[in-house]
Amino acid sequence: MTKPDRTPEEKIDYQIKRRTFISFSVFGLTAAAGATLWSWYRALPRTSDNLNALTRRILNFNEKANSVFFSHSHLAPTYPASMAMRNPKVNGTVGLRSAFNQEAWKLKVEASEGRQFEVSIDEIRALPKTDIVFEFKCVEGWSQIMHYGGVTFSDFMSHFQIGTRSGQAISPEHPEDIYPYVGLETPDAGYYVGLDVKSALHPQSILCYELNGAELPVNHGAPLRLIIPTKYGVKNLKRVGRMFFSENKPRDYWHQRDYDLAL
Ligand SMILES: Nc1nc2c(c(=O)[nH]1)N[C@H]1C(S)=C(S)[C@@H](COP(=O)(O)O)O[C@H]1N2
Ligand SMILES: [Mo]
Repeated sequence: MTKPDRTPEEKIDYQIKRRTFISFSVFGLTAAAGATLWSWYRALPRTSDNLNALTRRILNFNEKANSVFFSHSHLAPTYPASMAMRNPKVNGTVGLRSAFNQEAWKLKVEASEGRQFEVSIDEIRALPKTDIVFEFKCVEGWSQIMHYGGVTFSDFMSHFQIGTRSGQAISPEHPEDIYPYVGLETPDAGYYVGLDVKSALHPQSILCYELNGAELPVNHGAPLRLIIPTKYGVKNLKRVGRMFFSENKPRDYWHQRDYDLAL
């Protein structure tokens, strides 16, 4: 049995019909699947705020993800102080080579639009102290267990009521009030890092003035350095001179030199 020969016009006509049939079938099946999914979704139980259970879960997830206080579940592993390196390596002198008078040092803080002030090391030492012993990692391929002490960045921010647009103390109830970025620079502005505020507010991020329970040595960044265990060494700026909050990503020394150190 052979099919009667079709004229070219008939062939095209046949192909169009066949394709139209397939398109409609696919459309029909998709629509049916969508309708099934929609009725399943509609049938889900309601929560107290009369939202569908699934919607509530998605919203909860988004709210958490948007919060700067979001699940600081990722903590760097910590160690007993006895495991810390006695004579740790020194690395990096950018921004530390210019003449520096430690006695006269004060941290310049740009709290929010138009509000600036200076903080002395004694004021910083008077705040609650946090110690941390963790494995400090440099991108150059070495690491060592280090023991640092200082004030957590979040304690510092709440104490001085900085980093919010309103000028109020940071609060988990108002994460939208907090600037998204913070920048830190050496006093001579030779080295600088930009951080997302979430990383700064991580409970293990500290403004550090002690190493192994003693005063921080000058080559490790005295009088004050950043310790941010969730990031590589490069972000751990030594000799902080200026801190500012910003709506935009602050400049970053190594980022400008083509290292992407978002980690
Ligand atoms: N001001 C300043 N801070 C800096 C650097 C630098 O060159 N200048 N180097 C960074 C790098 S790459 C590392 S690994 C650490 C090293 O810290 P340490 O010297 O206390 O071990 O400091 C970081 N902070
Ligand atoms: Mo480093």
